Amino acid sequence: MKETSQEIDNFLVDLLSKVGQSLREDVNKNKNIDTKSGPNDLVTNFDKSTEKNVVGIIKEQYPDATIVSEEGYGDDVTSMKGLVFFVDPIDGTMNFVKCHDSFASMIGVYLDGKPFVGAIINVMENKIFHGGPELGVFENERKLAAPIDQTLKDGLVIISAPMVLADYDNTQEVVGKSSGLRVLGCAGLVFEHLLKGQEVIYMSYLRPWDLAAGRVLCETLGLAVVGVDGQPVNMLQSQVVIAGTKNAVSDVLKTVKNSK
Ligand code: 2AM
Ligand code: CA
Repeated sequence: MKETSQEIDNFLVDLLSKVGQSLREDVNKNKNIDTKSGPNDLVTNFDKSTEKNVVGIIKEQYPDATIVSEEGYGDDVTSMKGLVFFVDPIDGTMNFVKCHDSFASMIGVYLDGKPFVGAIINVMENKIFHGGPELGVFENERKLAAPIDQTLKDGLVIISAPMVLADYDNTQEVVGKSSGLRVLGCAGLVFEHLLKGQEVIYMSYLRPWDLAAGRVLCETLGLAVVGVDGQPVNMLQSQVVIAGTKNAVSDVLKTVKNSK
């Protein structure tokens, strides 16, 4: 493996800072908006153009890597062997369209199936969270300390609104056992909050590109990322994911077990 994690980290920070600069201009422009799986699953011309650009740059720099990406410019990836990049060009497209704020762009990199490097840009605040197991986690240039391992009752939780409304996986009981519920509508920003210790749990149905970068950064800071069965996540599948402090994740796993 010739590329080091530090080289890839530098590459991701440089790439996402350019993506961020473009998206801060695009956010106020007219957009072509389509729906995908349902009326609340949006895609714009900017999701597509950003992904096309990012995938092209990754392929030029890392021709042997494979790319899993949201809008179809990546590869059909069936194996985690070698270097695999996961790209979410705009995470929180609904916020991008409706709020003009609170959206992210994310790239996670895995080497032979293991978390290697991840980067998330909070676009409107121009903050990049990046790093990996060999590097630590940084907010721009500042190294972050591991969050305190708080329990569920001592912390706030972020759970996707559809899951709580449907009481899917007993999520209403999880909320009841916590200090309270917050909802952000952008996985990348939720990972930012977890890394800073603002909430102790994130629970949502996530696709590979929603999860990849955040998982690298969370695990690097000692946070747990598991499926509802408590088992490791499969990076090539969509699944309900529980991420957070080890204590709070263990509390949540006991509660979701009681779901009908
Ligand atoms: P996106 O904007 O990249 O689609 C909103 O609650 C969060 O969930 C966002 O991070 C959003 O990512 C993601 N999301 C939106 N629709 C989804 C779906 N149908 N399945 C899984 N994740 C989804
Ligand atoms: Ca997206």
